[in-house]
Amino acid sequence: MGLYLGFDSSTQSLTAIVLDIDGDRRDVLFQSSLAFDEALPRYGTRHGVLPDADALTAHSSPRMWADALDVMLARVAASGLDLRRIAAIAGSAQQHGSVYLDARAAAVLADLDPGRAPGDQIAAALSRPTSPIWLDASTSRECAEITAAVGGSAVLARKTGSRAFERFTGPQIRRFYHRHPEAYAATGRIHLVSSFLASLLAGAHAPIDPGDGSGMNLMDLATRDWWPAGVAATAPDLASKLPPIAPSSSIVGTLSPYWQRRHGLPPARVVAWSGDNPCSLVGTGLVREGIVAISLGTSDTIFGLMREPRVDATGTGHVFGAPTGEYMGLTCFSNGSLARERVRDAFGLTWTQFSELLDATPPGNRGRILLPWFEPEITPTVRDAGLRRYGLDPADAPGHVRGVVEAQQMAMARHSRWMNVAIETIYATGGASANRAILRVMADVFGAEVFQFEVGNTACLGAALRAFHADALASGRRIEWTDVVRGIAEPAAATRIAPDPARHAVYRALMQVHAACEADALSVSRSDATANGAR
Ligand code: ADP
Ligand code: XUL
Repeated sequence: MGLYLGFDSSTQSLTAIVLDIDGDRRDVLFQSSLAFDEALPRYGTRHGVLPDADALTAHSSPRMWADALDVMLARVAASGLDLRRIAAIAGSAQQHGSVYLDARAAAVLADLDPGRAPGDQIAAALSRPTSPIWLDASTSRECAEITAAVGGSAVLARKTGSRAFERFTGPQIRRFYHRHPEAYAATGRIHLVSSFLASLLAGAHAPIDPGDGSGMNLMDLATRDWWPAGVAATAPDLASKLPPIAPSSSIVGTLSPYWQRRHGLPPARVVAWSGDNPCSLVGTGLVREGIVAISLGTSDTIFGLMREPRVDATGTGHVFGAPTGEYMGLTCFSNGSLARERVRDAFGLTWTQFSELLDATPPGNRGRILLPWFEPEITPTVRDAGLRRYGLDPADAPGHVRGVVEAQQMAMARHSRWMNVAIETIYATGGASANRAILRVMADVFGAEVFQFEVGNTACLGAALRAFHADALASGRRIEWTDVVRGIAEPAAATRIAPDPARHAVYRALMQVHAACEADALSVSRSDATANGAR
């Protein structure tokens, strides 16, 4: 039948997958990735983030994301595929990040010059040159103000699926309004990374989907529309600046003449983009309740499908709208892959050596605990970044390797209990899910079997499958999600890692120690932690 193009614009990279789908057959015909730092060095990002003197601030470049799309579409065009067969395009993007455009944006989007790359052209319509992203933790004041204005955390969580979180788009918008009121006033449209990139493809403002819209503290989870009280509590005139919210399966337009002329691409349907975690829910085939996925990307996330929204009373996690029309529960950790890399690099290791040390050290790390808060942490909330060591010698490489992986897995197990899922099976995805030594610790900590996927970037695969699903609906063919994902978004049976009951018993006991260390660290001020040499 057709070819379906999916993108994943993540923190560090852009990936594309082309799926060939015919009946029950689903083949990956093309897959390519580019790392922003290397492919577009003129933007000066490190791990996809613009360097900033303030440890709580994390911004990236919307122009860079646009140019990355251009580089990748050039690769698709040069791939030798029969481009005329591309029926639909959808995408996944890092969640929460926002792009601020002025009144000229609609005209600029519609009239890009095919002779030039898009980044510089779109710059003419940016009312804010950079975009705050999910790693930004600078909005505690705004979180408190919004929470107070709507009547407290419980109200906000019940309405939007989450209490106020620093990285969520509403608090970020409020901070922009506080710090740059004129630029805020000149902003005509505020996009998420997902809806911005969909707009670029379609050459017109695209809507936000409920999956990504629920990461803003602005969307009413029940109606899947903007929540007027939340919008009013965030910034003046915000309602007029937000795109509409439309179902994830909406066709938002046709690939614009700019891309058709620039790369010889066809007038394919452009489908609404969504967040990377909602797309990964599709790409891991989690279309039913009871199994969880753990994504080990730049962030570590644990998520699962929910038929009915069970909002977290402890304020740890989130409920998002799932692309299937249902809900998903998620807990996010900011010290994921980059924390593992920090330990690897501090001791001059390769990933192979890191894995060997992990395999060679005793489960439980002899009771020693490392809290790997290299950067401000989302779960639990830690503003003052810094390593916390309990009984661990700073020069002990194997102890740190085991310490970082065990602490991350124990934190995930403990802080996902609010989802109330008896976890027997875990689908592992994201860059670090290639590492089976890490997955062995995961299986033992959770006491659950762990599987890997053949297509490692499940967010990108999910985007391509969403393109197929939306195209079928738009063509009048109703299709069940179980049929969409069958035969491709499935774990590879041969990759199964079974938990070891004795090791799981060690971790059940150690999790109490981990909880105590965490409570202790959270009660100690930054100056105490530094004085202890813990930073
Ligand atoms: P994102 O989509 O958030 O940009 P990815 O899912 O692509 O991130 O994951 C990238 C991360 O994967 C890198 O930062 C790296 O630390 C990690 N990674 C890649 N290979 C390995 C490995 N063999 N072991 C552990 N981590 C790895
Ligand atoms: C989820 C979150 C991250 C980003 C980046 O809430 O903040 O997982 O989506 O991948």
